[in-house]
Amino acid sequence: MASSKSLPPSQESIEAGGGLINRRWLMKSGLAIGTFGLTAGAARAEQIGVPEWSSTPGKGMSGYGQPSPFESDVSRPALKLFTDGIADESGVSFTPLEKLAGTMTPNGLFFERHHSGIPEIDPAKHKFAIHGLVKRRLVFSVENLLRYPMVTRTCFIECAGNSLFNSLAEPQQRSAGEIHGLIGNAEWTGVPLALLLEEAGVDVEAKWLHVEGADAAKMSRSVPLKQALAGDAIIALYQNGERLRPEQGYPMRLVLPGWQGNMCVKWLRRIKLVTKPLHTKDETSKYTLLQKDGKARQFTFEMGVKSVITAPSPGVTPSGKGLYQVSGLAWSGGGRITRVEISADGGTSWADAHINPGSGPQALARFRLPWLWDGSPRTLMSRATDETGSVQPTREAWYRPFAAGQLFHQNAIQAWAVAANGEVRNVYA
Ligand SMILES: Nc1nc2c(c(=O)[nH]1)N[C@H]1C(S)=C(S)[C@@H](COP(=O)(O)O)O[C@H]1N2
Ligand SMILES: [Mo]
Repeated sequence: MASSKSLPPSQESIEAGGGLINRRWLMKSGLAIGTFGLTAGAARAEQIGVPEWSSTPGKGMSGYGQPSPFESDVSRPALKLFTDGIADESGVSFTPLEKLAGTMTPNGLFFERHHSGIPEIDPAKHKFAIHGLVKRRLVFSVENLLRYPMVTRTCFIECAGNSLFNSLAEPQQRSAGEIHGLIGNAEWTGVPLALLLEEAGVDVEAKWLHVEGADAAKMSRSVPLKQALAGDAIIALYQNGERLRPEQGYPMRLVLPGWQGNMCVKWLRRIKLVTKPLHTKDETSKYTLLQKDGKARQFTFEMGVKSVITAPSPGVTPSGKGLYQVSGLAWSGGGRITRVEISADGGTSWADAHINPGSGPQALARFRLPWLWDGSPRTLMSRATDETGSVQPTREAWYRPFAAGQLFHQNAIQAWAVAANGEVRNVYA
């Protein structure tokens, strides 16, 4: 297994094969880290000096802050799905997962999925209606809604088509964000849907919601009423403390924690209470799961348990043997993440990663584990478990029920192969 020469001598330091080491041991062993020359890149005798920027006063204030110009490569890679002149604005952009740390997605980097571009909505003119099988048809302006009692809740939104590149026969050499970045995590503030439905007075026959957006695509989905209410549905007006960005549905969107991103209708225009699902174009032609028998599963709402290592990952490469931190994100539509295991030997042995405390249900969790890389080729994998006991499947197990090319709800374990030169490649394991 691990080469004993490059590892610290103590057995208690070793968590699993391939150089995964115990975090507590590492914290206690500052001395050992120095002794083993693991303090990556720190030159001992260098003077820190007085740089240019410490000698003159800096710039003044700004109305809306921007990232450092040195971070200008941190942006959302975009993929246009059509170039037919009709649906040019229909596409996706990805959260650059490998360029971020922690768990929250900055608003300007939150992935985008538009079926017909971003409408420019004047909040003074926007109207939102609740109608259909209700006692009172209600029409809200943004100003009306802002006066209702609000709640704040952190959760992810993940596109059901996330990880779509991994449904191709050959592993694509793309960044972690381009492969798995159709997900973002934010603190949403808005009015509980339950409150507005109570005011409208729902008729007993009403079992489903028909939810529609104000974009030209009129994207709409059928949402089962009872489960939506049980799952803390919110009409969100704020994201990470500020008003929603136009890309995320300004001035209001539906947020259904843990469910397909597609159901979180942006630029929310109306919710109609109905007896049955409406089988809209967005839930029949798409977001259905093609099985081996040729039939497609419709209405898979909840997103599965999933994780991805963001460091190391393609483009985030170790530079020579030594100490690194394996780190990544885990999430589940089913609840809290309770366990993340990491393998550095292609799935032969696994070690429990440390999960950053404080992440709630249906929210991104950050995991970490020290890794002492001996410089030989290694295959890194992560496997998440949620509070319901669901375990992230292998690629083979995930594909079993599905027809080739089925891409929605892909939550298989991701393997990254680290070569001796540090290059990281996407591999199917
Ligand atoms: N009105 C409307 N709502 C929409 C969409 C859309 O194109 N129009 N895209 C959906 C899809 S497929 C996803 S995955 C999420 C993406 O949310 P985001 O762009 O804020 O990341 O919004 C959903 N809500
Ligand atoms: Mo989506």
